[in-house]
Amino acid sequence: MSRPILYDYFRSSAAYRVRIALNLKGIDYESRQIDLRDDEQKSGEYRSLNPQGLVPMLEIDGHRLTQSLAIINYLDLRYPNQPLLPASAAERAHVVAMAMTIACDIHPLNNLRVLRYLKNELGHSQDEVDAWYRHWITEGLPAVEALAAPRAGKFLFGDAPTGADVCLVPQLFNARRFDVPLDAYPTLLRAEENANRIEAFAAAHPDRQEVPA
Ligand SMILES: N[C@@H](CCC(=O)N[C@@H](CS)C(=O)NCC(=O)O)C(=O)O
Repeated sequence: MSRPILYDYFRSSAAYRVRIALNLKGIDYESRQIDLRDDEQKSGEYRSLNPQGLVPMLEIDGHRLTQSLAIINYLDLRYPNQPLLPASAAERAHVVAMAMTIACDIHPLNNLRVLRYLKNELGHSQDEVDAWYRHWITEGLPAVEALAAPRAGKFLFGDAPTGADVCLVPQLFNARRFDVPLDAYPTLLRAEENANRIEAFAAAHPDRQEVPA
C-alpha cells in the first residue's frame, strides 16, 4: 500500500480531526500543507482533486476522500483497531450526535470563508467578526457539555476516546485562540486533558505541524 497523503493545513480544525484519527489508528501518512492564507485551497490544481476547495482531503487505498467525518468513518471501518465509535446503535448515535454538534453546527459557522465573507463582502469590522466567532462557540459548547456529562468518563463517552473527542479537541483549540471562556464546561475540559495526554492527539496539535513558508 502506498503511503496515504493528507492534504492538510496546520491550523485547520477539520484536518486536525483527521490527523488525530490517523494517529490513533497508527497509520503512517504524508502531510501536504495547503496554505489557506494564500487561498491555495481555491487553486485550480487543488480543486481538480477536491472540487469543494476545502481541506482536509485524504488519498488512501486509491481513493480521494473528502469531509473529515466521512474520512474518519472510512478509517474506522478500514482499520478496526482502536474503534472510534461504540458498537451499540444507541451509543453510536450518541457519540455521532456529539461529534456532529461540533462538526456540523459550530465549526462551519466559523470557517475561514464565512469570516472572510462577513468582513470583505458584508463590511463587518474585525471586532464584529471576532464576536461572531465567539458567539457560535458559546452557543454550541453548552449543548455538548449537557449531552456528554451523564455518560462521560475520562472522555466524552466512557473511558476511551471516540470520534466525539476527535472533534472536541480541535474545537477547544479554536475556542482558546479567540479567548472564549471555557470554565463552564468541566466535562469537556476533562476529556480534552485526557486526550492530550495521548500521543496520537498531542502529535496532531497545530504546533507540531509543518507551517507553510
Ligand atoms: N465539513 C468539512 C469542513 C472542511 C473545512 O471547512 N475546512 C476548512 C479548514 S478547517 C477550509 O478548508 N477552509 C477554507 C476556506 O474557508 O476557504 C469537513 O469536515 O471536512
